[in-house]
Amino acid sequence: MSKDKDYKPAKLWKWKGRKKGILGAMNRPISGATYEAKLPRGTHPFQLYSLGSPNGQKVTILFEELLAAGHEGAEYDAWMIDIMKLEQFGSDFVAINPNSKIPALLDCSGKKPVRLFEPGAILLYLAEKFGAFLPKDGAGRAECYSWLMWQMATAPWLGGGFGHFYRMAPVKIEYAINRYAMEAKRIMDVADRHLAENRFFCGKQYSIADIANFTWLNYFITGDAYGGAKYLDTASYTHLARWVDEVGQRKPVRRGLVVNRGWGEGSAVERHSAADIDAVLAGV
Ligand SMILES: N[C@@H](CCC(=O)N[C@@H](CS)C(=O)NCC(=O)O)C(=O)O
Repeated sequence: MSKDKDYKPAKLWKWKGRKKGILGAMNRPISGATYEAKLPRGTHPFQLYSLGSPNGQKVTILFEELLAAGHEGAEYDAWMIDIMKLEQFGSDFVAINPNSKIPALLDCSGKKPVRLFEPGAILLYLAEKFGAFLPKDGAGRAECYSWLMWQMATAPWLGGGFGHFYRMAPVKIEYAINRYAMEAKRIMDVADRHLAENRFFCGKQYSIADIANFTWLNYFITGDAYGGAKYLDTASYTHLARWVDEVGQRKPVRRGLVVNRGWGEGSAVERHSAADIDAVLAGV
């Protein structure tokens, strides 16, 4: 990589080949499977192939919410996809998600399995299928779609933008850090102002818009994301903090957060029955 201020991109971008290390193997300009690998299948209607990162936790929180609300058809097996072992490039996984990113889901409740990728699609599909956590009236539903898609659109600025340049990039680039810190703060301000006037993202009703937004915003507000809490002054978003606290106290949310977490306190590697999570939470 050039550290030269005078760096000018070539006329045509060319891949200089695989960089060293695991991230080097992950980052490449082409898609597709790199090896043949079968995925395991459990007995429940839903088979989730994922990880307990903020992107994966959205889905496990919704499953736990559905089960807590009495939707027995939402039973699921959560299998761990270890992206550091490049399992997202195995052939079975790529057949579910050609984008090679967690989360990926199979709905095996019908005659033929239905594949789903991208958490926005997964949350909408499940909410519609079970008629839950989605406002019933047209205007409420429109608001829910907007905040759900807003989350999908903003997450890459937080992780791939701020997280990457503040914490992960091998060089600290003032321009990039400024740009993404400003955007991360703007995103938190949008949420803070909205939640000053609304108990939940869609007003009075807790919905998939809250579930989608919770994991990343919780990571920034209570999790010191990328070590940047003080830098971004996350404590100043008091309405956002009030909402994070209320949502974070929900039992199904606490359950969903530990699924497929292969690290940290209270980690559960996989979930094949409620008892798997009970055991982890009992030990916390
Ligand atoms: N658009 C997806 C992105 C999901 C994503 O970036 N997943 C990461 C883990 S948190 C991943 O699978 N990375 C593997 C890779 O980039 O090869 C979302 O919003 O959830």
